[in-house]
Amino acid sequence: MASKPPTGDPVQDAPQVEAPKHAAAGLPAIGHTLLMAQQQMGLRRTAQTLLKVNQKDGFDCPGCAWPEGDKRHTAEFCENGAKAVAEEATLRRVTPDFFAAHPVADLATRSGYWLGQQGRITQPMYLPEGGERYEAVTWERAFEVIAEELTALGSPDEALFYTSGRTSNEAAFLLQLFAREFGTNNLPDCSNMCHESSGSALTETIGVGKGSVSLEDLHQADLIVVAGQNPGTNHPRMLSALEKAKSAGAKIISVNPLPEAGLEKFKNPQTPQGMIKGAALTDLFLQIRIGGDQALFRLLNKLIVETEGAVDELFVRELTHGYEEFKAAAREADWDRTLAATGLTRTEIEQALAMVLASRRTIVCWAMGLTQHKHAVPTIREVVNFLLLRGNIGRPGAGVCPVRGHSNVQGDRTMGIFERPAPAFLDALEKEFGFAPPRHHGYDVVRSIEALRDGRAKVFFAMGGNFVGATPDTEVTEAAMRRASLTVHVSTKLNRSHAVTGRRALILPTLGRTDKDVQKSGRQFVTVEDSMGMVHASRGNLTPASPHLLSEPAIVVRMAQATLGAKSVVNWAEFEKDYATVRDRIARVVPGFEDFNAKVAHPGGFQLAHAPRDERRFPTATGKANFTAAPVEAPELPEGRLLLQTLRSHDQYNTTIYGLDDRYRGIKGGRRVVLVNPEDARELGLADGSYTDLVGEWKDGVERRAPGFRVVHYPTARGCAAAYYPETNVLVPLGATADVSNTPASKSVIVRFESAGREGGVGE
Ligand SMILES: Nc1nc2c(c(=O)[nH]1)N[C@H]1C(S)=C(S)[C@@H](COP(=O)(O)OP(=O)(O)OC[C@H]3O[C@@H](n4cnc5c(=O)[nH]c(N)nc54)[C@H](O)[C@@H]3O)O[C@H]1N2
Ligand SMILES: Nc1nc2c(c(=O)[nH]1)N[C@H]1C(S)=C(S)[C@@H](COP(=O)(O)OP(=O)(O)OC[C@H]3O[C@@H](n4cnc5c(=O)[nH]c(N)nc54)[C@H](O)[C@@H]3O)O[C@H]1N2
Ligand SMILES: [Mo]
Repeated sequence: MASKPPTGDPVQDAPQVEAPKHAAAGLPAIGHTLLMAQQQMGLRRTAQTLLKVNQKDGFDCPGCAWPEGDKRHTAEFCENGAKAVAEEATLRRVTPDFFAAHPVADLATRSGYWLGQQGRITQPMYLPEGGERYEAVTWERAFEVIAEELTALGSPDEALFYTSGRTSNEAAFLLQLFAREFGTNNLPDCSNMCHESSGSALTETIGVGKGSVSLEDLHQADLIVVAGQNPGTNHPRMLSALEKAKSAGAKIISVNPLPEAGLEKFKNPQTPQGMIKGAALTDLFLQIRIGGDQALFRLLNKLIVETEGAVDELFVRELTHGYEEFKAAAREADWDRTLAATGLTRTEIEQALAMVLASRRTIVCWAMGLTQHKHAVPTIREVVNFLLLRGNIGRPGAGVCPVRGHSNVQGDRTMGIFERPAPAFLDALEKEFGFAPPRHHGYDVVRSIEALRDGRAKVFFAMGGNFVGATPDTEVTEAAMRRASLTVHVSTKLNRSHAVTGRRALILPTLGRTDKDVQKSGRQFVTVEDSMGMVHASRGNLTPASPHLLSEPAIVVRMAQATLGAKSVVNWAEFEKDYATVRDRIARVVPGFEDFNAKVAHPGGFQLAHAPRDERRFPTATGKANFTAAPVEAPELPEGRLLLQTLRSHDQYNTTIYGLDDRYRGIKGGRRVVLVNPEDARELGLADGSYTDLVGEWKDGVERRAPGFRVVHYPTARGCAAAYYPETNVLVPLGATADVSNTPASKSVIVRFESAGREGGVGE
């Protein structure tokens, strides 16, 4: 029998399935938005918030990092942005009485959905050693506890400071400043699990780890390739940009194991015509096997190289390095191996090639479908090769477009949240503040977990996020976290990480993006950087969820004061009083932020410089854009197994579950589903609607099991399966990470199926 999934809360996971949708957004999306928003916030707050999202005088949407552009609509948000806002601006509250009624052991049995639905946390809470429940605590005592634990450590490197990507630039800058004055570079962040592979590949090849296109470039492109991304759910406002590009004549190729609704057809809710008719967005759908992208791009590159006049010879000669070596490797690409790795047909690849050759301006957009594989970094390098060949970097309508996740994940990194900071950044910090920051590298996310597991790290502090919920190998990670002496979470809402604690634990409730932030010098704003390097202000306008909340910058300041005391050479107090003083420091430390306060006063903000985009200058080790020639890899699949990708449903924001539906994929009322190609299902004896356990297989021989998934026959690529994260994180081995970037390979997990009456595995 397939074992029963954990329940423990009144929410039943009973998925219903209907046919997947072909179009995204449109009227149902608007109805859904308003309904969810009103249930959480009531009418008044719904109007107060939704009209301010992404406006120049409003707050940055806490959803995704897609840019806003210069012309804004009255309603510059999407269904999923509105859900993110409603989740934060909810009227529901988690008070000390709640914690009195729910011991930690009880919280540990609840689903992420249930925890999130309880509302905003209102007071600092403390779990003493041996305690069963969190108790209300004063802020003074909370910071004293942190200081006690941090100062008792044998070395500053026994502390970990995690950042999730909603944190503002100001808070992020202060957090890295504190960590480094305290003495460590242990600054893991969600980026380690997200676009780290993009950063690694781009820094090496073009010299800047960020995307090289603006919204305007998308509008001007001839060809946009969208690979490994589901914008209809995760970046819905991107669909408007694609639609605009299309109406100006662009072609779109989508490369994905799944036919994702928004890419097939988009009904633009911002225009009355779009709402009814909808536009077909994709011209060519390449239904690729999981992990087949490097092989695909390599073959396309070979075909480009071999086509007379297709290579931009002048660009390649003047501005790139390593072309000959790359060309030799590309020549070896082979049709049969590529067709096997990609699952595509020769005709499909030839169609793609024709579109590539017809395009003068090409952009490749990608997200987690490319970054979360063992060979993610060489895959993205191959995308860069593809663009370099035809000179598609550093001119209008062309370039690389890694589409970021969290709304300020890019800004946090710019502010120095990085376990491997550049020496120049540390020099600037030293010069500005007058202390010597540590120079040795710190731990990223995976290494942090290993350090906790092995007793090398003892204090875990998180600026937002849901560390144990988002990281791989759930059982290993949770056991590691329980070994900590202190776990601290700066949070807006409850999540799994509050239930998996060290010997002592703290929950520090904080203001969210939508909340008004008033300090001694008056009302404050913070700043963020979007996926295309635009930096702008964000101002909340709601009465905070509770009078006891502190802002993220205030929390870091007080932690620093309590921990470092008179030893600190930094004037922390001024930072809490007036965030403009933080920006003055950023202006002197971070390149591109000179005159920060003046520049950010401009409505809409300012764009950061990007040498490859602006000047076709490539600040790499060779001083040129680098071609690379890694061997082509593709995941190998043993008999009777499928390659599982762990992805997002339409009703979630990472580990925050808004609801139990995945509307576009036709799933309702439950999340424990596994999507399997009907042909594979037939071969494996997996009947539609039957239940199965997913059992992960990896070279360490450890059995990893996610019980009780409903099989859904679904048009995914052959050999591939899909199920939602975080329920399946238990299957992702801690050691299964991308080469170079060390990002967990959450999109390629080998699984077998153990169904009722078929113990020992299907196909054995
Ligand atoms: N509403 C909402 N918005 C979000 C988020 C959210 O959870 N909810 N999360 C935010 C964050 S942090 C991020 S990083 C982004 C994530 O945005 P996405 O990357 O779009 O998120 P995933 O759901 O992980 O989807 C991965 C996509 O890649 C495809 N894919 C999987 N494996 C492969 C492969 O090997 N090759 C190719 N070509 N495709 C593949 C999948 O079928 C899927 O379409 O979204 C951000 N925005
Ligand atoms: N298997 C698998 N695992 C994955 C992924 C995957 O595709 N598959 N994706 C990975 C990716 S791309 C990412 S980015 C990570 C995400 O990892 P995280 O960023 O750690 O996780 P989130 O679920 O986004 O964090 C949600 C929590 O953030 C807190 N929060 C929300 N807003 C605020 C705020 O304004 N301030 C503060 N202080 N706290 C706030 C709330 O308490 C909420 O519960 O997960 C990664 N894990
Ligand atoms: Mo992400």
